Amino acid sequence: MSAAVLSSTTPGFYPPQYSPPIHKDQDMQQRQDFPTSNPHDAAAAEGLASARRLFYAALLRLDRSAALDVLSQALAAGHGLPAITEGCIAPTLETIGSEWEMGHLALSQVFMTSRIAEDTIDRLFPPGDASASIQPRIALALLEDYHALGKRLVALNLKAAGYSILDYGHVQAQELVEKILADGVEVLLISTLMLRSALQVRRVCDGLIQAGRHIPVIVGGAPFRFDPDLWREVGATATGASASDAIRLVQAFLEQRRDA
Ligand code: B12
Repeated sequence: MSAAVLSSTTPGFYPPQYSPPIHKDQDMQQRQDFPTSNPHDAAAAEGLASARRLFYAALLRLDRSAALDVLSQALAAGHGLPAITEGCIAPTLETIGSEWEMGHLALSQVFMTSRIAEDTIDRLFPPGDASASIQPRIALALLEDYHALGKRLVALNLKAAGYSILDYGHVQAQELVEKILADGVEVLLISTLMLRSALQVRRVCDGLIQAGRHIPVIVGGAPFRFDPDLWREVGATATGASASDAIRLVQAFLEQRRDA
């Protein structure tokens, strides 16, 4: 991959009573993840859409056990972790966020629903349970931000793809640079959901360059999806819009390094 930028969009999901914003509608039309020409794919897409509706309803009822049942059943039905991440969990949270922005939900509902989503993921995939076989030093951090769900899903998907991850959790910029240098990290992934935090990536990149450590820095999260040029402006090497993008980018950088 020459330009290591992926720009796939997560499909939005809107319950029938709300009209989606126009750009979301366009995203839905452009997305090709589940082409409907193949009946098997169409059935899988319908299965995921149904899981998404049920997951959304369970979260809004604050029904933890129903939320767990929905994701367990989606897994049992053969939907892989990437499909459940991008086709169910992420779009449901985005929908809830959009409804908050439109004034249909309270911040407390966003807080509770995202909390339940996080707990459900932790129960289904206890931290550290995925076996990892590919061992380059890949680190993942949530930079100066407390929106933990996206990072958690990126970590899970990378582990499920066989990568071993140094998960630094929530860190400040200076602390992150020190950890990378101390651990000899080869690929760094940063998740931020707030613009203020995204701008702190610049401090990390500058700190690494000053220390003479030139490693790929892959960034992701809402600010980078909202502003497609932001990753360049903060000095990152690449950005991705989803957990699957994170895997593709890590693979691309490792291949590039192997071929160099
Ligand atoms: C849920 C949520 C919360 C929850 C967080 C719960 C949690 N434990 O994570 C709560 C209620 C606590 C919260 C609080 C706040 N929030 Co909030 N929140 C959201 C919301 C609605 C959804 C985020 C989410 O969980 N999405 C689901 C996950 C799965 O998706 P994701 O994180 O984007 O991750 C996916 C991809 O982005 C990608 N990805 C993520 N990281 C990475 C990294 C790499 C390397 C790659 C390749 C890919 C990648 O893969 C993931 C899986 O698909 C967003 C809206 C939005 N559209 O993002 C606002 C949003 C992020 N919040 C926002 C704000 C303002 C806040 C508050 C300041 C609100 C307040 N007034 O108090 C606080 C601040 C909290 C803090 N200090 O960090 C703003 C930020 C705006 C900005 N310009 O900075 C947003 C964008 C809403 C908005 N439009 O205004 N929030």
